[in-house]
This record gives sequence, structure tokens and C-alpha cells, in this order.
Amino acid sequence: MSQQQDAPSIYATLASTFMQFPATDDPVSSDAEVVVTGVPFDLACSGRSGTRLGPNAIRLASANLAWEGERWPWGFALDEALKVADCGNLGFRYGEPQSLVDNLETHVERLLGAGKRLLNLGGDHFITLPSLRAHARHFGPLALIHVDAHTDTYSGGTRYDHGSMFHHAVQEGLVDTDRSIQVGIRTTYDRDDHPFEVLDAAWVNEHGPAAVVERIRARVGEAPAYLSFDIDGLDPAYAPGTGTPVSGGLTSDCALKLIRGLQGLDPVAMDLVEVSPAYDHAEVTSLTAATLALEYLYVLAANKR
Ligand SMILES: [Mn+2]
Repeated sequence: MSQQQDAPSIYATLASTFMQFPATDDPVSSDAEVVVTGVPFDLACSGRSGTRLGPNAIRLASANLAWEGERWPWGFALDEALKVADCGNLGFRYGEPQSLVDNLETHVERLLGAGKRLLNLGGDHFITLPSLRAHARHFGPLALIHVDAHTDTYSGGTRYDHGSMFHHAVQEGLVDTDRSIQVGIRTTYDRDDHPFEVLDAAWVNEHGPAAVVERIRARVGEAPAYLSFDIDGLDPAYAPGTGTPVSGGLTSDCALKLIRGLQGLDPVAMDLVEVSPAYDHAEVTSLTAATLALEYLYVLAANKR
């Protein structure tokens, strides 16, 4: 009897949570310190859709990372330092973007009120705006660390638009622009009226990750920071599976070092957005996204230790 119970299961894990973290359908009262939420929303895309399938693709790819106990180069196991749970994908009424806005703001507000931190897996980049609103209500205006090919500050967008969130964030006072920085930009924006510091992709590729980290740390300082990571900040060679790829972006190595370089700062939230599996090859984009998200969790864990 006991031998039977102790024997390992002959069945592989069926459900794929992010990193095989415990699943929870009650994240507010769970003991998790960080809650992973999938936000399968892509109604705000200007071009190719498909990011609604991003969260599950990232979860599936993360299985490739779940075998490593003491993750290199951190040298400790995440679950020894940080309790993380995956609450699945946020529901909303399809075809009704406002229901996503309402549900996401409520979800984030409840979790922050319970002392949790969030890792959101998109979905298109629009999902950042409701999440940022709830975070700003909790923390006050946040430092924004924004990795992207695009500034997403376009003022002439539609109501639900994945290219205008940071225009609205400034208008609504959600971010402290003096402490905010955009990295990897390589598309046009209004340089005469732009409140964020910009490290464009050419500068990043010329100066390297150490210089990028130095500039981020100088800009953000002690402020609570919101890390919004659009996977198209990376070059399409490293992240082809996205709706609006732009040549000349960051390497995955640079992106990993950028996130590791946030250790000691106070990055209170991360969203990882715009993974669109239909354009991916060999899961390269999903795997990179999963790795970047995991590195963020390690930053939180290292800060706690
Ligand atoms: Mn983008």
C-alpha cells in the first residue's frame, strides 16, 4: 500500500501552469506572494492579431525551464524564496473590450489590496493600461520601465488601442515621467513633446546591456517601478512571433541582462505582452518570453533574500 503511494506517478503533468507553479482559482486568499495571470485579449491590435493565445503558449514553453532547481546564474531555487501561483486566464465578455478593462482593474486592485504582486502575460499591449491604473491607485504614480520597438504614446488612437497606452498613462497621471524610461525604440514618435527618456535600439545595441542597466538605474532610482515588456522590443530574429515586428531590435541576451540588472530596484509588477504564437517558429518567442518573465520573478526573490 505505502509502496504504491510513494511510487512516482506514471502520468506526466497534464495542466500547464506557468513554470508548473501551483494553480489557484482563488488568488486573493491564496498564500502566493506573486500571482501569474494570463490576459488573453487582442482586440486592440492595429495589425496582426493572435496574442490572445500568448499566455498559454508562454506557459507551455515554460515547461522547458521548470527542470532547473537552482537556476543559473542565480544559484538558488525560486520556490525557496518566493511563493508564486498561476490563477489562469482572466475572463471577459468577448467582443466587449470594456469588460476586459473592468475585470482586469478589479483583479489587480484586489490582489494588490491583499499584498500580492503581479506578473501578467498578454495579450496585446493594451492590457497594460487597466493594470497600470490599478497599480497607480495603490502605489501612486509609478516609474515606468518600458521595453518596446514602439513608444505607444500615440495620441490619435482609438479607445482600445495597443499603441496609445502611455499617452493615456501620462494624461491620467499614472506614471512619474521623470523616473520613466523606454528601451529598444525604433519607430517614429514626436520627439519635441515626449516626456520619457528613450534609449533607442541602435543606442542599446551600440553601448550594450551594462550601459542600459546603468541608465535605467539612474533614472528609476528607489521609485516603485512598473516593468512593461513588449516582446517586439527584441529583434524579430529572437522574437518573430509577434504582431508588429521591427528589424534592428535587442538580443535576448541583452534583454535578460536588462531584467537581471533591476535587482535592488523596486519593480512591483511586470507584464509581458504581444506574444503571438501563430507567427512563432519552434516556440522561440514563447520560450524567450517565459525566460524573461522567470528572470523577473528571480529579481523579486533575490530582492527578498
Ligand atoms: Mn510594440
